[in-house]
Amino acid sequence: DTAGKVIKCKAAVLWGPRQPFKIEEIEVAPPKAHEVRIKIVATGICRSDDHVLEGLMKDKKYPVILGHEGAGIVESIGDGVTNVKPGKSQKMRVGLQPIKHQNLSPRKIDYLNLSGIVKLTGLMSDNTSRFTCKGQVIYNHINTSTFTEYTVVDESSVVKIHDDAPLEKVCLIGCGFSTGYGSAVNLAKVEPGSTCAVFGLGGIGLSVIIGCKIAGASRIIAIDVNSKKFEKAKELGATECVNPKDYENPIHEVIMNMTDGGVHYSFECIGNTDIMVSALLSSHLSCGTTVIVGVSPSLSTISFTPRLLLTGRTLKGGLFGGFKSKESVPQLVSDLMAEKFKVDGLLSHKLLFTEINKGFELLHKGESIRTVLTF
Ligand code: PAD
Ligand code: ZN
Repeated sequence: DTAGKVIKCKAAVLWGPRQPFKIEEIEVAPPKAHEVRIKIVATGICRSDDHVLEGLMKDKKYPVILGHEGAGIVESIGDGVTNVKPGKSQKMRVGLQPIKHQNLSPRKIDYLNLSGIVKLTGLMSDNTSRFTCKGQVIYNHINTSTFTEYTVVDESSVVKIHDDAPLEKVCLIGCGFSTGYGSAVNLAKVEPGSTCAVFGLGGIGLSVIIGCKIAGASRIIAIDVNSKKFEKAKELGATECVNPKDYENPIHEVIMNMTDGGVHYSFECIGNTDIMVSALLSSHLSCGTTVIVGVSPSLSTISFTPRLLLTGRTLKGGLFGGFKSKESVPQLVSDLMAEKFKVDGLLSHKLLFTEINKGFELLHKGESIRTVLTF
């Protein structure tokens, strides 16, 4: 029984930006009040993890344990935790949530900075860490940290899901799938018969396509500079694929011409500020809605003439596809198990946790959609 004791285990530690992950032995302290210690079973690799690896998030503290798309089994709980119990029968399974979105609790989050981005401390709510390695404090990542055999999170980052949920698939519900799918069905509220343009065909963009198709869109235009992504996009519901490199005109003109005046819904799923403006320019001037899903580098800004909005366009954004973690995640897991949607098309590679650097290499080369690491 490990409850109440420090656990020594393996974790992929990122000691600084643009370095390979190092598999290290770390110590994971027991959970304090309102915290949960979890044995991770599967975790996806998301581009948001890579933004930290690349050093694009200026307020990020290193060394850090990244990963936020996870699923696992509760090992032990701190005082006052009521929503989950330790998994005696190996059946208590949890989905990990980066942030409790319906309640950006000041208990965990420093402040909202001027650009409106949630600032995270990399520490637990008492301003200490549960991770140490070689005598050094290791920071957490958006209150989750799943690239480790064991993690400790605030109870608000954990939800109990179905006992028989397939963890290697449901980890994708922890971020990528839900973010994209929800951006289409919750944030844009795509209507039957509408036209959509999706910029960027990674795990997020492809999940947007799944959402647009389920919502009944009649045209789904998939856009990427990497044509290798088109086959999968078509398989999941794209009706046309466009590579901006094949055209001399700016991409928004291409979309305008294809759609006789713009799409009803456009989605930026890259994190590129120029493409955010392209997405806005591609939307119909009076009834178009553009959703920003991609995470831009910290401190970056976009500029466009406000007249674009004056004619009636809507520009919006959202985290986690507008889903409310506590209620939505168990429901999404049940819907997955009932085959209301599939995530199999997103899961391109499966690797051992210790092969994490290979997983990021596949992402950098544009070869993977989602790599799931298993433990
Ligand atoms: P990904 O890197 O797998 O996919 C991005 C795709 O965009 C790739 O296929 C690229 O080839 C393509 N691309 C790059 N530049 C261009 C360009 N100029 N024009 C067209 N296509 C281009 O990333 P992902 O799908 O994992 O994540 C996408 C973004 O969404 C990323 O910024 C990530 O941080 C963000 C994200 N947001 C949330 C949220 O809650 N809002 C959650 C998770 C991820
Ligand atoms: Zn993510």
